[in-house]
Amino acid sequence: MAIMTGTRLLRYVFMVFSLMVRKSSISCEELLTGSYHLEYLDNTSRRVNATFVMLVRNSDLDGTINSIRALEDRFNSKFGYPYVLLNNEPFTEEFKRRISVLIPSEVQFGFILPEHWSQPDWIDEEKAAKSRKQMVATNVKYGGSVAYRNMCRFNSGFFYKHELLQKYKWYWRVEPNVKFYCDINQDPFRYMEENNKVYGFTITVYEISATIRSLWPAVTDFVENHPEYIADDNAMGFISDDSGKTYNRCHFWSNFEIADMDFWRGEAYTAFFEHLDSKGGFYYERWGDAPIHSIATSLFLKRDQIHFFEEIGYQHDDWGHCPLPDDIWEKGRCSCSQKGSFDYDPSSCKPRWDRFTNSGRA
Ligand SMILES: Nc1nc2c(ncn2[C@@H]2O[C@H](COP(=O)(O)OP(=O)(O)OP(=O)(O)O)[C@@H](O)[C@H]2O)c(=O)[nH]1
Ligand SMILES: *[C@@H]1O[C@H](CO)[C@@H](O)[C@H](O)[C@H]1NC(C)=O
Ligand SMILES: *[C@@H]1O[C@H](CO)[C@@H](O)[C@H](O)[C@H]1NC(C)=O
Ligand SMILES: [Mg+2]
Repeated sequence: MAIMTGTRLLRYVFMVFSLMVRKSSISCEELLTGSYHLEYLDNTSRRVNATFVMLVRNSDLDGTINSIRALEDRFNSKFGYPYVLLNNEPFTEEFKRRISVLIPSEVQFGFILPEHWSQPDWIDEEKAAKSRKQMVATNVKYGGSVAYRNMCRFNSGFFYKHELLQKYKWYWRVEPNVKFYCDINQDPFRYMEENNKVYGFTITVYEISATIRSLWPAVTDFVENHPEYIADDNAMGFISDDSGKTYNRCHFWSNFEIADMDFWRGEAYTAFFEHLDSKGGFYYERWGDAPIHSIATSLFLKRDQIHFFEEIGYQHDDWGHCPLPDDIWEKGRCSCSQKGSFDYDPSSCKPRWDRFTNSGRA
């Protein structure tokens, strides 16, 4: 004590006082070494069972740094949630070093097993190749890419089976080069848990028809054989305008997701994914994880278990969501223009979501 300067002593007294008042679980050692963030002492620090998940390549280093930096600045420096980064190739030492330096909380780097990231043997490669060629000829984005298809299949049916994710229930999916425009002061994970939510989104759009021609027939097939999985009060009315006869192609844009992995791990989704996978549409067409997640959540959940995060200002590529209510925009100190928000763009499904849920501008 004698060697403490005045300011350090004051800080020490303040910390001890904070601990007494807040009954935090910071250990003596952490207290003495200061190896924690003061903000974590706040009430908001009671973390739920959750992690960020990023699927990235070594070549995505700069974009990954951009996303993490934004997320830490706007949210996670106050909360300290861990990160899991996954890759189908081993991460380089340089990649791990450059990422770890940004993150005071835990970060783990995982390798994806080839059986979770490859075209299955039973896929007829001749048929798949023909379809890829056809999609290239008609300028379908990523139409010629097998890697993209592996990615979509991994995000649909395998990421939540990765060993590093087993100990978590909730995840927040983050891609390279996304932006977070507003301070996030309330913990979205905690919101999900306390309000019985399962799936959260910020942007909803129409899928490209050419990539999913046979998806809805495969879904219909499943629904007919498994009426037991269809929830009462589900969100079919959001994704179909004719009570399930056809799919209106609306889906939650899955580059952002805050959701419960136990839903994907559960009986209904497991059966659903296996059924879809057996049709080969990930390779014979180019089924995306976004329509698959969206259809599953819309059918197997109650509609009020799906949540729109108005307060999370978010940008992926050309499209972004900016909070429209002024009070939310101001409270979040948002750096986005409300006029530029994608919500009521002609390509957005948000007006349908509003009408379906009697919310927003509906
Ligand atoms: N490790 C790894 N990650 C990949 C690969 N392809 C895509 N990803 C990741 O998968 C996610 C989706 O891929 P994107 O290329 O962003 O695809 P997208 O979002 O549909 O399309 P964009 O509009 O181009 O962003 C991102 O997190 C990528 O980093 C791959 O071959 N290996
Ligand atoms: C802290 O959390 C407890 C338990 O959830 C709650 O009752 C209390 O009101 C919170 N206090 C503040 C200052 O938010
Ligand atoms: C977190 O969630 C996972 C998946 O539900 C579960 O297996 C694990 O036991 C949970 N951990 C804690 C600490 O509750
Ligand atoms: Mg992307």
